[in-house]
Amino acid sequence: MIPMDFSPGVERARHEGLPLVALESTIITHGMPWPRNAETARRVEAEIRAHGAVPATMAVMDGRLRVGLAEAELTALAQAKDVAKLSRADMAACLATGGTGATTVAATMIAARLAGIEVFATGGIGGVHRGAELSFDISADLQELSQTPVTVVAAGAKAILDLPKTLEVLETLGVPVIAVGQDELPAFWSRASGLKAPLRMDAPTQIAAAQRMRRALGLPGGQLVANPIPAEHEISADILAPVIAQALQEAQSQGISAKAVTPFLLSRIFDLTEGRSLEANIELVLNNARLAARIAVELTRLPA
Ligand code: PSU
Ligand code: MN
Repeated sequence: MIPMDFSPGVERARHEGLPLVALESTIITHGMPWPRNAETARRVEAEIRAHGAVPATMAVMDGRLRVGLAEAELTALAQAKDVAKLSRADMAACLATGGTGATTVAATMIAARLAGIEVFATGGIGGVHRGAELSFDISADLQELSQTPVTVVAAGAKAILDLPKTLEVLETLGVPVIAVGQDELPAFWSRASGLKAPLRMDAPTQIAAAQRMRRALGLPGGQLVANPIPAEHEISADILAPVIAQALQEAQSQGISAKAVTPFLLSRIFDLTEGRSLEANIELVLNNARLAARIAVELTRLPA
């Protein structure tokens, strides 16, 4: 038996066949500072509701997989210190030992599949880190996309990563990478990456149909939907490049490794941009929530 609890709202949506969108919790605990993390989590849920779907934020609490959190629980999680960052490798151990942890993209995809949810909105997936040829640091998010049937709506992979290598690994793993409304792969805080996306779609209905076709073909895995940040909120790549370079330099000289790398870099970039990176991050997550809700609505219109 999986120790899994649905919130009343998610439970109702499951019974009534309403569109559901999964949300992760690592972005709350490790991706944004208090109190903006709690405020963002609430706004993202509201955005999904406003676009006709029901949000299901995932977390592990006291050894139970929680699908949908009450507002007070979201707020408590956003303030909690030393919460574990759970991926595929440690989710079962956390559940089995009664632990508490936030779900990354990989762990949220696993939770979504268990809950029967086909769409998930986040900020940016993890990917191949710069210098991965030496560190071997490649996010488990990529592997998860190749094996778990969930469409992940992100603003691309985070620009702190090696984006060409991330695209290569996704291609090797057979993961469709779909840019929305433009030919270029977006780069999280910026719309441009200088890289052509392998696929482009302009309508949520196409994205929904493609996910169902994967299933019909018997192909495991999901899709990465790369949704560019709205132009009025982007930070140009020229402004970010030196900031990212400095943050990466500091991570290296301080010996930051493994799970700590991404949270460290996001927090340094926040400081170095005097908070501008966080404003962009919040806006791109809201934008992804809107698109994910539309895809979830389209999925309910397709034959199951
Ligand atoms: N999107 C954001 N901020 C984040 C993340 C996504 O806007 O902090 C998190 C996700 O949980 C993703 C993780 O899985 O960053 C990547 O971590 P790593 O590079 O250690 O795999
Ligand atoms: Mn890593």
